[in-house]
Amino acid sequence: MLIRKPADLHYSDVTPKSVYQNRRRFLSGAIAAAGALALPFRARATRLDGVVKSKYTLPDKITPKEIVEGYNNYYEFGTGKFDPAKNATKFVTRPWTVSIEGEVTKPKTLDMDAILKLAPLEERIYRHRCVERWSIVVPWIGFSLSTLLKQVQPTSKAKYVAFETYFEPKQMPLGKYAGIDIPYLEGLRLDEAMHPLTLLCVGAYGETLLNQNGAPIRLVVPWKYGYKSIKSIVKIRFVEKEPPTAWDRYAGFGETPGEEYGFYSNVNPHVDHPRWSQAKEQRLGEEMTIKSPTLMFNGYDEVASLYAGMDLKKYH
Ligand SMILES: Nc1nc2c(c(=O)[nH]1)N[C@H]1C(S)=C(S)[C@@H](COP(=O)(O)O)O[C@H]1N2
Ligand SMILES: [Mo]
Repeated sequence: MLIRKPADLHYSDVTPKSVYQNRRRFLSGAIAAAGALALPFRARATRLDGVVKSKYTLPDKITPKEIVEGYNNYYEFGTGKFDPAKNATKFVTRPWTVSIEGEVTKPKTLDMDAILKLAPLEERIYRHRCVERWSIVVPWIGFSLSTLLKQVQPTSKAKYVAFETYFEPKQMPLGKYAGIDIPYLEGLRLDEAMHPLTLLCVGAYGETLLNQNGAPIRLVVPWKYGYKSIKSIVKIRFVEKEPPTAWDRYAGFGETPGEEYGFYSNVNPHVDHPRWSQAKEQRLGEEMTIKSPTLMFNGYDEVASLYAGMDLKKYH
């Protein structure tokens, strides 16, 4: 059994001591408030056992857990940064199944227990760069998405993989104010989905995911803008053509759909958002005056070969 109760892992167990001790000094007022807000909901996570270290890890300083759990984007639970931690507390994520279908030889519906048994859980410290210019470093837990995808044997027609988030208006009453079409949709090209860095994520900071972070299962695609990392997945579909995505279809502030970023959405400091530069980012938890340069593919150079010969200014 991988999940053990009760939740007895402490923040200090997974965070370098210096970060832990200096934490308060680096928290800005708003984010500290969010952290305080998230604390009462800690009990909902359970410790994940048997987690092994992964080679897919970066040496960056881990962002304090209170920030990652208190400052979120999860529009189905409200569009404010502190809304999801507050509004997702009663989200029921058990039982939970993920159906894998479309261009596959063996379609399957798996429940969480079956998914958790597919491979050893790994802790991977990844950078996460939101298109809004904030970034975090998170010790996610999970295994490569490819492990799950191989279960169903994609046919030769499968060129893309489409993902869908759970949606039920009773559980997500704020969904109708999300401003984007829901259920939330995302997609990857097949080779991106099969890349070992693409993480099927079930936990963070030693524990199962909190609802606001996409419980019970989400994607983490560290070289793409954060919105590609779709939360609370219920459906995975292999398809022939590039599937629609939530943000692709979005037309905000008088823009036409697709004007912000397209399907690929790779982190790219040289392609500006229509309303801001992407050259720099704010690491949450660091002093708010310090901005760091944003790196191509968020620093994950090993994915560059996936895009060989593609004009990344065009396919952004
Ligand atoms: N279903 C769903 N998935 C989502 C989002 C969302 O609003 N709904 N927001 C995305 C965005 S913009 C980001 S930056 C990350 C945030 O993940 P975190 O809150 O766990 O840091 O989730 C992504 N996945
Ligand atoms: Mo984001």
